[in-house]
Amino acid sequence: MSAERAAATYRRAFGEDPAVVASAPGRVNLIGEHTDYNGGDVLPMALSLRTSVAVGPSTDALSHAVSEQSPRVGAFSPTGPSRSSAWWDYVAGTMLALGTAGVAPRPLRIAVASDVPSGAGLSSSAALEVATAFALNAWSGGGLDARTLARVAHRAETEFVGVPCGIMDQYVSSLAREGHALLVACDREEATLVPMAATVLIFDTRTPRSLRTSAFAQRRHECEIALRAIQRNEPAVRWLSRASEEQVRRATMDEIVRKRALHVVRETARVAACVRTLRETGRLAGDSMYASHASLRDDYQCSTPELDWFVDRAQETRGVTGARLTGAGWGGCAIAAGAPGPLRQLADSAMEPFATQYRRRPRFWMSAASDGARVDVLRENLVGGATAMTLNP
Ligand code: NG1
Repeated sequence: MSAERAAATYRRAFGEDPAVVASAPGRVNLIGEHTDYNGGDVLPMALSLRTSVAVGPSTDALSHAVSEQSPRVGAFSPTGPSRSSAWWDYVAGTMLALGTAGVAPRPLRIAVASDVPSGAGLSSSAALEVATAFALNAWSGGGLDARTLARVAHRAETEFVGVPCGIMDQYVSSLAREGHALLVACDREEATLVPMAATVLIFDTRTPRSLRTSAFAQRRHECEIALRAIQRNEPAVRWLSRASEEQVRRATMDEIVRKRALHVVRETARVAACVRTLRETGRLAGDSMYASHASLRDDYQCSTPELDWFVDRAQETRGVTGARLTGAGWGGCAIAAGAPGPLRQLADSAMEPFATQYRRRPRFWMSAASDGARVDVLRENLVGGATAMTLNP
C-alpha cells in the first residue's frame, strides 16, 4: 500500500514518524471527452491506484519534500514558494491554496509514495494535490469538506502549477466512492455518484503525447469559435456542450469547426445515455464507448494509430463490450469494459502484437471504481497538539 510506503519514506528521510498520512486516487474518464472545458458532463471513476502523502512538522523555516520515486528533494518557503517545475510544485501549490481556505501555511516535512504512473493521463497530479490537501486539512483540525478540498487542489493546479484545466480530476479524486462512477456537470460544478459494478481495463500505449499541448489548445480555440457562431443565432446558449445538434447545424461556421462542435454536443448526449444504462443495469454502455471513440477519431481528430489499434482489437474480443481512448488523446491510454476474464485476455493477447507493430511495450491495469481521498493515519493535531488519534490504521 502506498500509505505504508509514504510513512516509511518519511521515516527514512526525516528519522521519525509522520503526524498524518492521507491518500488519493488517480482516475480514468469513462466517457465525456473534451466536454469539460465546454461546460458539459464527464463520467470519471477513481482507480485503485493511489498516491499517499505523509506529513509532519519541519524543524526549520522551510518545507522539505521527498518522494519514493524521485531522487530530487525539494525545499521551499511555506508562505511564498516559487514555481520550480519540479514534482513538489503540486505540494507547494496546494499548501498555498489551503491558506486562502483558512489553513495557515507552516513549515512541513512531506514524503510521497505513489502507484499512479505520471505522464499516462491517469491524473497523478490531481492525486498528489488532493492527498496533500486531505493530509494538511486533517492535521489542522479537519475543518474543510471534500468538495472544498477538491477546489483547493484545483486552484493549486490552475493558479500555481499553471495548467488551465477543468474541475473533473480533483473532484473525482476527492469525492469518488467505491462501486460508483462520478457524474460531473462542469458548468454547474455539480457531482453525482452513479452506481457502477464494472471492471475497467486501462491500456497505456506509452506513446508520447507530444502533439498534445498545441493540438489541445487549437481544439479549445475551435470550440470557442463554434460557440460564438451559435451565439449569433442563439445568444442564450452559454456553453457549447449545452447547444443542440440543430443549433450547431444552423450556425455559419467552417466545416472543420462544425465537426468539432458536433463531437462535443453528441458526446454530452452519450454521457447521459451511459448514465441511464448504468442506473438501469450497473454496466457501461459499450455502444456509447465505441461511438465516442469513433467521434474522437473522425470528428475531433485526437486519436492515434496505436489507440485505434487497441479499440479495434477490443471490438474483436468476445466478452469485451466497449472501448475508447481516454483523456485528451494524441497518445496516452485507452480503456475497455466487459467481464474481467475477457479484459485480461484482451490485455495479455495485445501485448506482443502491439510491441512488435509499434516497438513499444504497453502497460495495463485492471481497476474497479474505487474510493476517493481519505486520511489513513492521524497521530497528532496541528492545532490541538498531540491527540494520539488513529484513523484507518
Ligand atoms: P488528460 O489527458 O487525462 O490529462 C485532459 C484534460 C481534461 C479533459 C481531457 C479531455 C488536463 C490536465 N486534463 O485530460 O480536463 O479536458 O483532456 O476530455 O488538461
